[in-house]
Amino acid sequence: MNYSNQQSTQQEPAAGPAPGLPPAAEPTAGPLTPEELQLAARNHSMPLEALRREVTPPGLHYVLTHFDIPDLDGPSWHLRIGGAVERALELGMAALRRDPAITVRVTLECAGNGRSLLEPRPLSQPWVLEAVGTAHWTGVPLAYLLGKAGVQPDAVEVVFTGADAGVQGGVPQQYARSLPIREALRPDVVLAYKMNGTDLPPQHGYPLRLVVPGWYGMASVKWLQSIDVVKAPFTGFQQQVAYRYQDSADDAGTPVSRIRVRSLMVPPGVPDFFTRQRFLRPGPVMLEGRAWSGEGAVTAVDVGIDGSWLPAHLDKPAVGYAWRRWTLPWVADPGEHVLACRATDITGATQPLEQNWNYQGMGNNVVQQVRVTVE
Ligand SMILES: Nc1nc2c(c(=O)[nH]1)N[C@H]1C(S)=C(S)[C@@H](COP(=O)(O)O)O[C@H]1N2
Ligand SMILES: [Mo]
Repeated sequence: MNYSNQQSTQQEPAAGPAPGLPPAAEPTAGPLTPEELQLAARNHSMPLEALRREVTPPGLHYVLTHFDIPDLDGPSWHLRIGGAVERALELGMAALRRDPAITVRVTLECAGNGRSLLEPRPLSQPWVLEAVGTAHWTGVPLAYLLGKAGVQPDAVEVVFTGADAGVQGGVPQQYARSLPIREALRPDVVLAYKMNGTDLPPQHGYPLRLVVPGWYGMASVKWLQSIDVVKAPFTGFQQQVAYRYQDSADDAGTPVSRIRVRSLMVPPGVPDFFTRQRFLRPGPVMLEGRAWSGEGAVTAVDVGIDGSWLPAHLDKPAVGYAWRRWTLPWVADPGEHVLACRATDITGATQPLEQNWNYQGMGNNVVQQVRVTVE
C-alpha cells in the first residue's frame, strides 16, 4: 500500500462520502515528530499502576483535548437545548443541579488508544496503551431533558457542541459530535457536572459534559454549550471526517462508535526508569489487571506467559460499562519473560494478536505485551 501523497483538497464535508484527513496526517514509519511530542505533553494517559484502582482519581484519568481547555464560569454557564423540539430550553447550572440526578460508573477510552504501536504510524496524539480511565459521573440523564424539551417525531440525531474552538484539517470549528436519537435516549447517558463526587476539573469539561457509556471518548463532549435535535445526519468535522475506520485517505470509511474489547495488566515488579522494562524477584506473584468492552460484558481474560495462555480469574461482573478486574497467580522463575493479556466479550469479540491497521489509527485493541526480567 502506498501511504504517501494521498491528498484531499476537499474541506467542509457536505453530503456524500467523507473526504480523507489532510496530507499533514499521512502515516509515517519515522521517529516521533515534534508535533506528536507537543500533543503527548498536553494529553496524558493513565499510568498503568492506576489499574489497581476500581475508580481512577481525576489526576490519573487520561485526558484528550483537541483545542484549548476553555476557562468557563460555572455560575453564569447556560446550556441551550433547541432544534427539532417542542420547547427550546435554556438552563443554568443551578437549575440543572435541581433536576433528578444519576451517577454512572464508566470506563472511557480514547478511540486513538494504541495508535503509536501501528506501523506506519498515523500522525496524531501518539497514545501507547493507556488512554483510559474509570470514573463516577453524576448529573442529569439526557433523556430527562430531551423529554422536557419534547423531541419532534421526525428527528434523527442529537448534536452536542462544546465551548472549545480551533482548526483541524484546515476547518475552523467548535468541537461537536452527534448521537442517533436511540442512543441519546438511553437511560444511562448523562449530562455530568461531577466527576468522582466533586465538580468537574477544567480538563474534564467543567462545568458540564456529556458522558456516553460504552462509546469511545470522542462522543462524550466536554464543556457542553448546546444540544440541537436535528432532522438530518450531522456532517461536522469530528463526525464525518475524523473518527472513522478508513483504509486510506480516499476511503469514506465507517464511523467509530463503541469501545472494542480490551484488557490491560498492571506491569509487575519495578521498572527501569528509561525503558520501563520490568524487574521482578523469583517466586509467586499475583498478575492483575482490568478488562472492558463497549459491546457488552467481558466474559473471559486469558493471560499469556511466554506464549502459553491460561484463563484468568474474573472478579464480580462490572457495573454498567465499567471495567472488570482479573487476576492470575504466577510463579516467576529466573530469566526473561513476555506476559500478555487478552479479553473476550459477550459478542465473542476478542483482542487481536496482530495489528489491525487503519488510516486514522482508531480502535487498535491489540494485546498488551509486558517484558519482565526475573532475577
Ligand atoms: N468539547 C470537547 N469534548 C471532547 C473532546 C474535545 O476535544 N473537546 N475530546 C473528546 C475525546 S477525543 C475524548 S477521548 C474525550 C476525553 O475525555 P477526558 O479528557 O475527560 O478523558 O473527550 C471528548 N470530548
Ligand atoms: Mo479521543
